[in-house]
Amino acid sequence: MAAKSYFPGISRISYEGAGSDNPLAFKYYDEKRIVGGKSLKDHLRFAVCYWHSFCGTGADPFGPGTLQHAWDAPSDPLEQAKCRIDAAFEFFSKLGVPYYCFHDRDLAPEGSSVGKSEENLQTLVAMAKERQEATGLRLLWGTANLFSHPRYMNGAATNPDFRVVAHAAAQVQAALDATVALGGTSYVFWGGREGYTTLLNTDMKRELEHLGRFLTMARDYGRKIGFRGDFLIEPKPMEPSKHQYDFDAATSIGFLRQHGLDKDFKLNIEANHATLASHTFGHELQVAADAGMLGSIDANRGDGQNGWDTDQFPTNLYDIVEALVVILGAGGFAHGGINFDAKVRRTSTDPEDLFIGHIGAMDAFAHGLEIAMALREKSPLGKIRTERYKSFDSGRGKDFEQGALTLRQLRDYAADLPPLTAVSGKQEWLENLVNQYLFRGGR
Ligand code: XUL
Ligand code: CO
Repeated sequence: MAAKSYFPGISRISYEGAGSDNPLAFKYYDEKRIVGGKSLKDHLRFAVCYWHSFCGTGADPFGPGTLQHAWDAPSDPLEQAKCRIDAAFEFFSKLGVPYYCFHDRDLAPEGSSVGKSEENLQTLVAMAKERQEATGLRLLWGTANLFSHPRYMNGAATNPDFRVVAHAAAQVQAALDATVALGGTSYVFWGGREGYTTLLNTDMKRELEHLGRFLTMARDYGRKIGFRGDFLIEPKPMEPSKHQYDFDAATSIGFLRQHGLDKDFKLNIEANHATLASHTFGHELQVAADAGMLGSIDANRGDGQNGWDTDQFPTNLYDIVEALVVILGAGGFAHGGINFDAKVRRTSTDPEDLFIGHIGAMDAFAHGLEIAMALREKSPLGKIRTERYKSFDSGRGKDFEQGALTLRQLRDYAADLPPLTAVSGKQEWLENLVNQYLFRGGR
């Protein structure tokens, strides 16, 4: 008997080229296309997220779910999880992504005890392993959901109740075991409830020390069981907490350095989290890259008019190009990749909509990559930026950079200078250059 199909009528999504109007075909993402000596598949390392794609129902604070998923039909949560994994791998294979990502509770339901939850996860990890071997799909990263269960309402690693911290540790241990068993290249910590709502009941200093201790224990356990990949912090300033401790890239880097975790941890930068922190995606990526800590990205986009995490599929080519210029400048992804932490709108109720959302985003990144590469390699952008700092390349400027000048020597240098002439930042020209390469599609 043929296996049940959750996406009947949809076959492997193929590349049809820029002239195609077929909503179920790639226009730019030809995974085999070689750009800059590497295939698009290897540059972009796309991953589909389990949570939005297979666990999301379209529910919002004003109403229940609108999306009916055939894999949710069984009433028993473990049976549901087994159907969900079949649907997920059918989707991953038909879309043609090389990677996926999950939270422990996306893959397997919580049981009635720590031991039962671990058993459920092990059952589903064994199934995932079989399916990975059958399809060639790989795990980009795993994580533990330490924010949905009511026990985590006051935080997980930063909970004021030690018993809850222990529960979080049990989940992280099992999720690390699962990630290692499935060959995950990274392991993510997103601290949605690691934060506070009022200082009146919060000892922030103590909570942050607990977070440092907790992450150190997780790092040590992971390394002990043979995890060689990157541990990643995913910064976000707020939502669901009023104030989250991993506010943005700079805050997270400072925290990791303070706790001696900067050799094992990098960052997973999410576009919509950057905008919630009043930064651009490019800014957050650059801060991470400059610290040597750009691990992976969660690709999505927010909405310009509201202030929450709408997790829409990324289609804005301009933002994508800006991000890819930084990512290419950092040498691309080592262990990480591009995870679509994005969901279809609750009004997009056809099963094919999930394909269409991913296809558009993958095309935008594939096209964006060629434009970003041309901007870096063919346009004068890089040269103009380097030239801007040329006064530090020799003479007193170089001495300054090398720490060979005192404040008095700087003062004396200034005193001898002829009147300064203005040096233009050329912003409009640079913006026009970006558009020129966008218009030309990277040629
Ligand atoms: C929430 C978010 C999470 C993390 C994984 O805003 O981005 O889904 O990516 O926990
Ligand atoms: Co995310």
